[in-house]
This record gives sequence, C-alpha cells and structure tokens, in this order.
Amino acid sequence: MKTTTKVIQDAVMGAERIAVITHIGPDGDALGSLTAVGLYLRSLSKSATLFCESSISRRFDFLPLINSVRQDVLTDSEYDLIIAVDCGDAERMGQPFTDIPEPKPFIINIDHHISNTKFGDVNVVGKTAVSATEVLFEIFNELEVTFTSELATSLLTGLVTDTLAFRTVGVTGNTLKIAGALVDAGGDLSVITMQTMMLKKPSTLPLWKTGINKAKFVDGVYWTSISKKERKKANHHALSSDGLVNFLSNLEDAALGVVLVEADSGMIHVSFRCRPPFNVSEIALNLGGGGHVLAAGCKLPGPLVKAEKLVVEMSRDAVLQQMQD
Ligand SMILES: [Mn+2]
Repeated sequence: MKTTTKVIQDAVMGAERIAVITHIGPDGDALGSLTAVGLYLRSLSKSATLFCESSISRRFDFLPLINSVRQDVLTDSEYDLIIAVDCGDAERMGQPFTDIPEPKPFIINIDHHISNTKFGDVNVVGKTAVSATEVLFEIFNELEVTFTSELATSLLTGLVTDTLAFRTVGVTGNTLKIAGALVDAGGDLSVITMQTMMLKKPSTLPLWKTGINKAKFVDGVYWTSISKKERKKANHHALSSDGLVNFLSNLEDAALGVVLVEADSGMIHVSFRCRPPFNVSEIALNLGGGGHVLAAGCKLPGPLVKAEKLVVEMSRDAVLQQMQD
C-alpha cells in the first residue's frame, strides 16, 4: 500500500465526524467523487456529511446520496477530518470550508488538477489521472473496497464527464480498463452519458444565441461574453457557458476559445478551452486561476469590458508565443 493511502486509511479510521467537500459549480467529476467518498465512508459506518456550496442540477439525480448533499455547515457542528475532492485549491471548496471553524481539522486533498496547490495535510494529486474519480478508484483498489453498482456509477460519472465521454487527449488504455471494470461492476454508462453529456437546459438556447451573436475572432482566438443582464434574460443562473466555450474552441481555425460570464456579484468568470498543441493552463494561472492544459478558468473583477480586453490580449499573446514554441 502506498504511504499516502495508509495515511488516508488511518485518518478515516481515527475520525468521528467527517466533512467531504467538493468544488463550487460542481461538474460530474466533482459530484461523482463526492458521492463515491460518501458511499465509502458509509460502508465503514462513519458519520460523513457531503458538502457543495452550489445548488446541484436535477440531471445528477441518478447519483447515489446526491439528495443528502448540503450547501452550508451548521454552526454548532464539529468535524475532525475534511476530505476535499476535485479541488485545485482550498478556495474552490467555498463556504462549507470557510464555515468550519479554525483551527481546521486534518485535510485530505484528493485531486487531479496539475495546478493543485497541495493545500492538504495529505495530498493525492494524480498528475495523469483523467478525473478525481480515477484517483479514488486507485485508492479504493488499494484499500480493497468492494465496488458496488452505486459506487461504480459515482466513479464512472467522473471518468465520463471529465473526458467528454472518453474523447480527450488524456484518455489511455488504462482509462478504458478502469471504465470497463466499473461498467462490469454495474456502473450505468448509458444513463450517465445521457444525463451528463447530452441533455441541455432550455436556457442553453437563448444563452448560446446571445453568445454566438457576440462572438469575435482575432489571431486564432474565438471569444464571447455574457453580461449579467443577458444571462438573466436567457434565464440562465449558472456561471458556465453550457458548452459554448467547447463549441468555439472546436471551430477549425480556432487556437483557443474563451467565454466570459458576469456573475451576480459583478465578478467575471472566464473559461478557456483549446486543442493540442495549445495550452490554456498558463494563461489561467497568470490570471490567478488554474485548471488543465486544454481546459482552464479564472475569475476577474469587472467591469466585463475591462476583463474582456485583458483576457483577449493575454490569449492572443499566448497563441502567438505558443505558435513560435
Ligand atoms: Mn475533475
């Protein structure tokens, strides 16, 4: 057994009240990891509370334990262990983490973002893992956890969503072997794919209409922005672009795609996507964000036009630089 796995096992065994926290604006990997850890802790009869600051889309209703996920920490509750999943830095845990009083308890950080800040007391960051659930799969294997159909569905969800259904460059034969083992264990690939990859919210149509109408293209960079007002008009409350950024970066002449979305607070949420040989991780890092080589993001202060100018300048510079490399 790896040293880190032993540390995790000992920490879990020694804990009485465990908080499991995933990131704000959760995706399938975030919620798959969160519920997978919940199932594992439940199998050990441990008291575990699952947290996510954001409200969760109904499309994830197929995940086990999803209805038990809480948004806030009760002020009188005490935790002696925090397990963070799919969080590149501590801030990604949002309010549930902030709400846990100082001094914070022991933190286990399980993730796969190359930009991970190693904020935990023990950090298991799978540098080549396609999802946080792949990291969990390896840990559970070492711990000889039984892969029930529920656990398999949670873990498979992370693999499917973070690889856009096994289509991204990080996917290896090993990824497919893990997926195969999870399908054999009862993970429901067709339900996962339909619920997480294919369904779009009705608000996606007006949101994309606005975004596509405003899209611009210079020096290989396709970008667009959605103001708070436009977002409200489209009845879109989330801060994701519902895949519009992927659409832009998949245009044949795109080096990278960028979408800026203005939050209610006035902060600007920026998503970057690209295809090889380009890299958006560094642009996001330089702007105080993080992520992966082909998919990254950051948050900037408003106003929207100012953030847009900065982001487009940096993106164009990065493309020119990367074309020379
Ligand atoms: Mn992930």
